[in-house]
Amino acid sequence: MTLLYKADPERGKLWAQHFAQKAPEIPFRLWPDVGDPAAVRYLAAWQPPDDPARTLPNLEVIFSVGAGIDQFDLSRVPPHIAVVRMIEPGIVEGMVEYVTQAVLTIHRDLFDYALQQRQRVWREMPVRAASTRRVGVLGLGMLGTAVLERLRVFGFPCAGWSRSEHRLEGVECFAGVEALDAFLARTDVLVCLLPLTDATRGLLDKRLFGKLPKGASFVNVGRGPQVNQQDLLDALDSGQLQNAILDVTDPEPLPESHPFWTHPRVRITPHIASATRPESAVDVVLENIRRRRDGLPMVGEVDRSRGY
Ligand code: NDP
Ligand code: OXD
Repeated sequence: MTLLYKADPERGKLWAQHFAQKAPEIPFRLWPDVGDPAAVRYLAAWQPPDDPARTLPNLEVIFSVGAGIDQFDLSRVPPHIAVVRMIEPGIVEGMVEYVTQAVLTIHRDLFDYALQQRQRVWREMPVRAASTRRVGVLGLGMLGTAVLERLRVFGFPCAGWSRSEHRLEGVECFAGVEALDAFLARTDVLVCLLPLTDATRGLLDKRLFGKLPKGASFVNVGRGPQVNQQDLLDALDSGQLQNAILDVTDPEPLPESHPFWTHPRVRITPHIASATRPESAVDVVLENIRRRRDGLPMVGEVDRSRGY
């Protein structure tokens, strides 16, 4: 009943410590030290091996160490192997912090003040009330919901967009492709917190940016391939978009020559908006292993037909 960890080795050492403390009865191994491949029932991975069923013949569950599972090639994971995404409080807290700082950076004109600072210019700009800055979040899942609950407290008029209908106190909820344009038309700061699927790849393009009010800003904490990067640059250069804060790009790392690096209206962070905390992640994985042993559904099991 071994659990094999295959992700960042430094974080893996922390996982190993927590496992030894909390579940000494479950053998824990760090990739590539697989031991007997037939003994591995559980895999915690950012990227599984290419052919997981062949490499680990008795594998039952793949736990993603992240909230997203787009880095998995699900066509190579046979249906008898369950796939579970990470639902744990550390990811949520980190994302709420990151998006809050991004929206406040945009709201309080810190892009413009950074440009002024470079020119040693001391010039005040009028402070706009939060109640006049409309925030819209693409994705009303674990992260989008938590982010909106926090942003609402500042007084920003908040909205969210999802596939299915949602109800969220103090948040205007829009659902489905037919409601997307109305959601965009009322959004001054757009935050992307969608999973990467066939339906969301390339979604943020010229057409979509054109539906936002002129001068809107964009924060991407979803996935790089959801954005048409040339369309984003064009929208920034034409003034259709004012600022972009990008935690995710395509590819990652962003190549040195990429125009995003030097664009005065773009801020880049290297995919650090939030990260799984080993301690709480181990609790979540152990609880799911218990649930599976007791014949209960695991928390965060991925619906393969939706792709997230
Ligand atoms: P969830 O699965 O909980 O939520 C996804 C949301 O997106 C749901 O509301 C879903 O709608 C909506 N959605 C999915 N597809 C569509 C679509 N085609 N049209 C409209 N809405 C859609 O995911 P999380 O909130 O946990 O995470 C979201 C993403 O954030 C992750 O997949 C990952 O890519 C990214 N992420 C980035 C991190 C970073 O550090 N930058 C860290 C962690 C996550 P519905 O509710 O109707 O199902
Ligand atoms: C995740 C991520 O999906 O870090 O958890 O991007």
